Amino acid sequence: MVAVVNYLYPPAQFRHTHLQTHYKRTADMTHILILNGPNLNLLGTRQPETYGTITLSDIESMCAREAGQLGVTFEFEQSNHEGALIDHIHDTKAQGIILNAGAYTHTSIAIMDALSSVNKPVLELHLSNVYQREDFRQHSYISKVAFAMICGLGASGYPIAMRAMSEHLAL
Ligand code: CA2
Repeated sequence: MVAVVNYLYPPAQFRHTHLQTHYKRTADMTHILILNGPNLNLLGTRQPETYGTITLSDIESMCAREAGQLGVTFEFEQSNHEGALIDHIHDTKAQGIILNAGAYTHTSIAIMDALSSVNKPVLELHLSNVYQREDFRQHSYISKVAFAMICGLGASGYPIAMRAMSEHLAL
């Protein structure tokens, strides 16, 4: 079973009942892809000592609140499959990509190549401080193509990453 969360969230001021207005406004707005890799669908259900008690759905809600504050829209996706993550990277219309690639961070040349191919700013994100953990977590293929990396802030890293991406895209 593949859990996929897909959410385009316009900020409150743009949530009109008139659909045309809605689409016209969102087309002009900064759009961010927040992409989550393998096992992150388990957040809040197992290993709370490492990954906390907040679920991925809670994190998506935090991102929706932040999007409203920043005046951006976003897609929120999760997949346990490397190819599906690559398809999201290829297909997104987003201007910037926030990626928690999970364990693929440390193994996937294919995801790194996909990120290079789309030529969009990438912000690498991790819940845990990977540098306090096992040696194998201290190498990242994503860092080679990311303009920044945030780790160790838990779920709070997500809205912080959105703000950083939004500011980066405005430069
Ligand atoms: O700290 C992070 O965000 C990681 O990307 C999480 C990955 C790990 O392989 C990376 O080294 C660092 C693992 C995600 C697994 O998530 C789970 C959540 C709850 C229960 C089990 C796994």
